[in-house]
Amino acid sequence: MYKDKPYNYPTSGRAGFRKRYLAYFGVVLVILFWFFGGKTRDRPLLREAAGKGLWDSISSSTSKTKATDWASRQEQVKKAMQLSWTGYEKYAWGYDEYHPVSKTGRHMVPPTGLGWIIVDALDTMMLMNMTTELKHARDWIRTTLTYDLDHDVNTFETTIRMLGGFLSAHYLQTEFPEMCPVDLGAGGEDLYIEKAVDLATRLLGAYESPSGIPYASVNLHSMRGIRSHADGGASSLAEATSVQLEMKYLAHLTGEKHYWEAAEKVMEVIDKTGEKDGLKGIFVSPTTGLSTSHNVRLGSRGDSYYEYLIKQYLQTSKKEPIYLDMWDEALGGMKKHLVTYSEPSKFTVLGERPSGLDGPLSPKMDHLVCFLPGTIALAATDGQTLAQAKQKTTWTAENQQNIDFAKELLKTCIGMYKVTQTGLAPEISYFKIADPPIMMNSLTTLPSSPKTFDPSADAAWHEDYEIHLLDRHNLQRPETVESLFYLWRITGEEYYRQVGWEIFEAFVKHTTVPDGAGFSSIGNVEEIPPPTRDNMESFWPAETLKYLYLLFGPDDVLPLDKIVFNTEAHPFPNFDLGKLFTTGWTREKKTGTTSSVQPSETAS
Ligand code: DMJ
Repeated sequence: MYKDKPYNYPTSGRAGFRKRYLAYFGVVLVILFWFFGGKTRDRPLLREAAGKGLWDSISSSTSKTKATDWASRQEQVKKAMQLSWTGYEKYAWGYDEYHPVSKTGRHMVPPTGLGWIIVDALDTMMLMNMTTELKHARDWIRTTLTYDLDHDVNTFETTIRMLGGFLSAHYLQTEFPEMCPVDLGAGGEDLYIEKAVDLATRLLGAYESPSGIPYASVNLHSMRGIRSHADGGASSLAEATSVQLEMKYLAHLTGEKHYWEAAEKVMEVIDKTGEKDGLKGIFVSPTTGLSTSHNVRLGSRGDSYYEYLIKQYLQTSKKEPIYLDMWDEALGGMKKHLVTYSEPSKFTVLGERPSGLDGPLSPKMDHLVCFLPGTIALAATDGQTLAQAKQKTTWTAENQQNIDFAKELLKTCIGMYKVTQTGLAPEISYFKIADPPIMMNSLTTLPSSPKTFDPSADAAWHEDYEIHLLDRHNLQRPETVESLFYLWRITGEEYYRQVGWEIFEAFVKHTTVPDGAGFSSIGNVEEIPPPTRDNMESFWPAETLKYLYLLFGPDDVLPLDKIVFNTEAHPFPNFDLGKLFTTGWTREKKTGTTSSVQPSETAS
């Protein structure tokens, strides 16, 4: 079943012809195919021309008055969304995957699919007031979508994208009916919440493990949890611990406590794994609830564990300090064990400890880590603006340091875009660092990196970044624009919007597909025109375009002190615990340095 793929996965291979005549024959065939066309043919120059044409039309229709016209830039993002959606509607409607170059679709789960792209994009369409498209999506959900499918699905991905998608659509439709008014038709106002309840009930089967840690997958029909077929049967840390915002909001909406209890139990079990300084290994056993890996990282399989700590605290209106405590501890752990500086320009790098906290630091940052600057800034101000937060008597020097840290880390992520030929970030970046590395918490004054990125090709700051051959793809990921959005809202510094516009520009120029088919992930950010991967990720409309749209829009839409975004950019309102819900567990006193990592189990 579908799993977000953080690392390079192979593009289609090419058969090798040994005999010369076969090679000639092959060449002739290719030439004929090129001339007479074929559905799957990629035409990079045509793509580049389409991107340039689209960009020319976007930049010429964007007002060039003295003050930057953000409203018109926001409209351009909507146009990109409309283009993506028209292509999907035309060539792959209802399919879980959209391949815009070959103009085909594919279901991850036959025969009807999961609504992967449609449900994930509902709230983006609402925010952009795309009434016609939303009505089409609603009708499809009502008439075609069923989750009674005898097939396994990834527990986490289905929760954050589908359950999260329905819940935020329900929230926006209910709280802001004027935002994107559509005739609710036969589905009525309960369509989304009914789908959410049906799906969540099926997903709950994943939590029936001996420890309460959800299995990696679940069969939607039998509702039986299925342990991972890889990783020794373990579940990933991020996956097990990034389902809480969704289950808790559903519990709040329905008054059904079992959603709450299943999701909360996971937090208790994870906290008891008791590793050092709030940092956890990236795999956990659903049987024992113990960590099965020493590997600590904020990239793939680790990332949203940390994100959901502070967001759980904010979701229930700061009435569950246990999650703030866990976040604070983990942030301290990051500064102590993971944060270092690159050479020669002193960019802030959040690296990995593949063999545990006592092992060497790897100066590797997945693009996935770039959600963190936004989350750190969110935690520092509780979602208020910096100006508001500084007025409060509770504002501390540490809060200010965290804002500075967030800005520096985001600068490192921005550099990942600026350093490449296309202006798009690779999936993974490495950095030159000192040996031994200088760790953040060993310093009294934090080093500062260059104020601006010198655009000349031989600028010294380029030396800090190392991009490996296999990591040069770009999957249309949202994390940097997500953090730009948070830092813009919190600091009010227009620089963050400006960078967001440059990134949008690069996406339009280099990832557009001809014939109005939309946008695709690409295989190499250092090549112009880049090779295509012929795929539109569902988080392109759900997250990347949504965050860009919000970044250029008014600040009072979805204010950060009133809502939390789940890890797939679906907004849920913060709420009070009320009489029904309480924090059902307490933290054990820590001894400080436990290592409870156990050998992995065998998959069954
Ligand atoms: C999304 O599905 C979510 O943001 C998840 O937390 C990480 N991977 C993708 C986007 O990169």
